[in-house]
Amino acid sequence: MHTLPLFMHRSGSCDVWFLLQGVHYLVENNLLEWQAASVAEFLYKEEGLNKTAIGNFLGEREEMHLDTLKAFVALHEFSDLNLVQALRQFLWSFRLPGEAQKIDRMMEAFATRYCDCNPGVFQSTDTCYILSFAIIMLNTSLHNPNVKDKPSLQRFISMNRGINNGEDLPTELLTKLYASIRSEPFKIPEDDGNDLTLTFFNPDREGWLLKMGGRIKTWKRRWFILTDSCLYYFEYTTDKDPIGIIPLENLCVRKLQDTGKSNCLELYNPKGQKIKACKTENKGRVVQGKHQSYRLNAATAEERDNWIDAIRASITKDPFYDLVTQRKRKVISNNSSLD
Ligand code: 4IP
Repeated sequence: MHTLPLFMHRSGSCDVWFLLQGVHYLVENNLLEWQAASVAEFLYKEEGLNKTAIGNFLGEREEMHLDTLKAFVALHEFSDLNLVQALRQFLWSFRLPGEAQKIDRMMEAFATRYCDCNPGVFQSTDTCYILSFAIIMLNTSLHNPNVKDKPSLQRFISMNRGINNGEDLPTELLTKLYASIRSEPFKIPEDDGNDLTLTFFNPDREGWLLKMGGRIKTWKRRWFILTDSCLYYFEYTTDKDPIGIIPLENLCVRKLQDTGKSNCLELYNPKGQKIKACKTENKGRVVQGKHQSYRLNAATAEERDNWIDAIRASITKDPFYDLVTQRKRKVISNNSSLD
């Protein structure tokens, strides 16, 4: 199945551009009004639109986009649904963009709508927002095969201590939500049917790089995809399965001079240990990589620097973590100022 090239449409703003062109065409031909409510209804009801593009469109910061997001969320009916049921509905109507600020705006809009539809369930929108993220993260931890340490119900409950304006949410509620996610993962719209990473994110960067072998120091041209703090490399852009996966956790990246190539970068373990990576051998057997460091070469110095920046950002970033931490701090400080 040729799925990965479609990744490319997801990564850039190209898909939004196409969607915008479509919307403008309809507006110019009087088939659609350039009003938040009409555009939202179009995005919500029209079949066959690219859901990544919808997510990116709704996540933009300009006023028209913010209003459209509000109207789009208002088209969802969440009354009498528990939070997991509401999230299932919401996350199916578009694909969450990769940018933290966009995710923040969309989840804020979701939490506000959920609380409007279900007054009294949570003490504040922030509680709903924090719990929604906890559920999304739980979904990934329970169902992504790359996550080995599966959180128990007890861990889920203790992670969410004090989030209801300093109080605990009812254990029955958390138990029900946990059981629901455990028995059935979220269904995420995949515009290309790719289920490689079970992730909500678009790749941070992708492109051709030369990679030096581990034991035999030959250069191979490989298609690299950076996503979820991992580098995946493929022989062809159309390959479904990567040849290798390099988790970036605990690694560092730097420019590398004086090799035979002019635009080199190196991934290395600052403790000097061998890099933990995995690769697929010819017969499909997965083995450990044998690299002390990974040497990669980009086509230009600019590309090399962009890769270095993207890899650094990817190593340090955890958008969910940052967003939720800020919100938790807010809930706690609001609560202590009431004391
Ligand atoms: C191979 O050299 C390729 O460069 C491999 O890259 C590489 O594996 C091998 O490293 C290296 O020996 P030859 O093809 O000239 O034999 P790829 O798998 O991209 O084809 P890595 O680990 O870099 O993927 P070792 O360490 O497996 O030998």
